[in-house]
Amino acid sequence: MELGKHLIEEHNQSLLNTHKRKFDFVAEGVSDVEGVIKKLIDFQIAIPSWALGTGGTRFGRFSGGGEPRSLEEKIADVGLIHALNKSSNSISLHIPWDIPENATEIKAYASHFGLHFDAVNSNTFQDQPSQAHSYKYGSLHHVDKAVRQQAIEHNIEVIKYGAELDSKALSVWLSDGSNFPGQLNMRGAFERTLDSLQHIYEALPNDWKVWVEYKPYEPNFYSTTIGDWGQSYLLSSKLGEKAQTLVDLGHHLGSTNIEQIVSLLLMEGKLAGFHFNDSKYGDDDLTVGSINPYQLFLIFNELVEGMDARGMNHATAIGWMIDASHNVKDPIEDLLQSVEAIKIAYAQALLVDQPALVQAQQDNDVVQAQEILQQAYRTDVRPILAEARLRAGGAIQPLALFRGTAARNQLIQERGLKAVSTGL
Ligand code: AOS
Ligand code: ZN
Ligand code: ZN
Repeated sequence: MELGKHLIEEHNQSLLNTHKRKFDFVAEGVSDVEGVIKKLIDFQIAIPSWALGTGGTRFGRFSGGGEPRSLEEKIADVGLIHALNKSSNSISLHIPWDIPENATEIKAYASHFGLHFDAVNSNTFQDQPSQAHSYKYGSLHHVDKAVRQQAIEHNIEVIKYGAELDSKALSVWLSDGSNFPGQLNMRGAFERTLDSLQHIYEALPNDWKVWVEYKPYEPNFYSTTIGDWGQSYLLSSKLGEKAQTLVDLGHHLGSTNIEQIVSLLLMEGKLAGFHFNDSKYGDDDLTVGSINPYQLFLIFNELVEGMDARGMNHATAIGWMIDASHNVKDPIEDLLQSVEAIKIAYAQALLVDQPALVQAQQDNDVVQAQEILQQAYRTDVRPILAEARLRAGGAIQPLALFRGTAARNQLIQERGLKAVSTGL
């Protein structure tokens, strides 16, 4: 389904007066509101293809109906999100869940919605019916060379699919690890992983990156071979310039200071980008900003400060992507909420009075430093986001418009109530 332009225009017209009043009020207190709006218009967040269906848990899956049944329908859903918020102009594919059989047609179809392809994701955490060897005991770290070779070849095949779609990065998340002490020689596992990644690295085109994701536990519960940012950083350093560390917000143990990790990776030129989500206990894949929006703001504060110090373009210097999948929400509504939460945190970070903060730090004025951060965090920036969307041709209130047009009912009519998307 596609959203007619006139629907967005009618929606915006009906909200325009109220919006203007709210915007003028907040704009008065922002020193360079035009600069902030421009940065917000440029800032795009990639949508993962697996987030468009209602996610599974280990225990069950409850489809909400109208889920995309094919890659084309996934692209159409991202197109719908982008038409509404003008902030999600790319899609990140997962191989083999979404095999782009005809890359030329798929690219043309995506560009019809103003979309392109972000990082491609490999999968060596599940066995596919056609494969010779099992990943039960790992993939790139496996003790058997034949299994490692199969996993290496899969990653190289994913690069090839990605190259045809003009993707520029391979995202590698391994479930490799051990469930019990003694199962694995940890140094051996690390060395084999490095060796396997080196083979994949050699197959990367020159203008590509490989993003090495870390995760402390699950599906293994004793050790994970790339378990934290130190292990990922070690691998990406040894691999070379094209390798970087990917930060998935849900992949940290409770109360980890993620903003500090981000700050140092950025300093070293090793921050690949993000998988955004939120969590209460672990890799829960909850909606970004639903649990700890202040942490998200503090992460963006480090990013804005660190990127400005290094002269990096906020929108393009690193990868911005959502990684979440839900059991109970409409996936499109959830993604609209997620993108909004990310952009709210970003906008608030742009409002931080950096020179004043530097001064407070210099003076060891801890109270003032907190005042400066929270002055920005407690500003309601939503009218600025709405203004940026309005100027870019999106909707003042994307979620309200999505609900108002009963778009999900239409999708259910087109695709059926039992349509189940590929993915976990
Ligand atoms: C798994 O926990 C990781 O977050 C992965 O990034 C991702 O969810 C998976 O690779 C889907 O392809
Ligand atoms: Zn992830
Ligand atoms: Zn995860």
